[in-house]
Amino acid sequence: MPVSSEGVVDTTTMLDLHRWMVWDRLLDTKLNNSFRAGKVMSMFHSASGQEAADVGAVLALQPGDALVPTYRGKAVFLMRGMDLKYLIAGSFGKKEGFGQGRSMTSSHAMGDRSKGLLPMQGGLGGAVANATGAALAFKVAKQPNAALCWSGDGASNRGDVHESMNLAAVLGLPAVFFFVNNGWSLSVPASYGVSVEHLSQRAASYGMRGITIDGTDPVEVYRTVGEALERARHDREPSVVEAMVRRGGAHSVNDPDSYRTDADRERDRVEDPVMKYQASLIGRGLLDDATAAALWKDIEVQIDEAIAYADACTEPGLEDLLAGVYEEES
Ligand SMILES: Cc1ncc(C[n+]2csc(CCOP(=O)(O)OP(=O)(O)O)c2C)c(N)n1
Ligand SMILES: [Mg+2]
Repeated sequence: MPVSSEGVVDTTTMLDLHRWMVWDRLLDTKLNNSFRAGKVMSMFHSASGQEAADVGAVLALQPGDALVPTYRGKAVFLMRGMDLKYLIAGSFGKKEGFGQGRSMTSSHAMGDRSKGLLPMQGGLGGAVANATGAALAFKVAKQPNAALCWSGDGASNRGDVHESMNLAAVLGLPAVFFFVNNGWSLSVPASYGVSVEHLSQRAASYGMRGITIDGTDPVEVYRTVGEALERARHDREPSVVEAMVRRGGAHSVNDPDSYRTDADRERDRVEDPVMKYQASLIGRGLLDDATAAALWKDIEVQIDEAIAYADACTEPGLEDLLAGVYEEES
């Protein structure tokens, strides 16, 4: 078992968390650079600083569970089994990639039902409604699985979020509502847009458990979300987990980030969670410098190969615009 009855996470899982955090960071950096080179279709939202939350929560899922991700954090798609080249070619709007060049990619629409990946919607809050629907489907089908969804502090204020969480509690649905609170909803600080100190406090109003954790500690995220998912699967108990992170950079590549004061920037500057976790593994003798360097290199090479593949893929033409939208007449 990855977690002992005392809550100790095993070494294999701890190293898996690290490996996926490196994937998350390098995908983020490389896709950000690709955007600046004019290759990424639509926009790009960096996940820098929230890698532990991305990876810790998704590693706690089991096959058959459902995930509704957000527009940040690309490693989660690979963790659920999406092919790297397909992901990058999709982000570049190429025919061989996800969406075949017809969708607002860079994760907004990326889904694959066979992998339990439900696409997020452009409208904030939709992820929570979709996860509640997936959880209802699990209950009706008597399937022992749970749904996990991601939302930010800004999205948490939407009406459909509250309706969905209430419904999940009333019906006893196997859902975990995972909120990543980075302190900003684009230019609106959470201190202005959210009426409680912690989003987890809202859980009580639906009769659910709610907990706030350090979203920069992958082991804590993995353990807490894992326990919440277990309660969802086995006891049909929905709950809220709020992971605290800081948004290190701008909201997206299109955001001039001019609203942050120097004091805001100072507060948002935190120790890099990826390097902090790597240093802790090395300090505990679970990883060494040479192995870590080789891992970063290996992942970088794989991403560069996928980028070269995507560069060489086909641009869609006008004739592809409606392909797959309507059923062909037979
Ligand atoms: C219903 C709706 N309103 C506004 C937007 C535009 N928008 C996209 S992301 C975003 C900020 C969301 O902040 P938060 O939920 O905290 O997530 P974060 O970007 O901080 O990860 C906004 C306002 C939207 N997509 N949908
Ligand atoms: Mg936010």
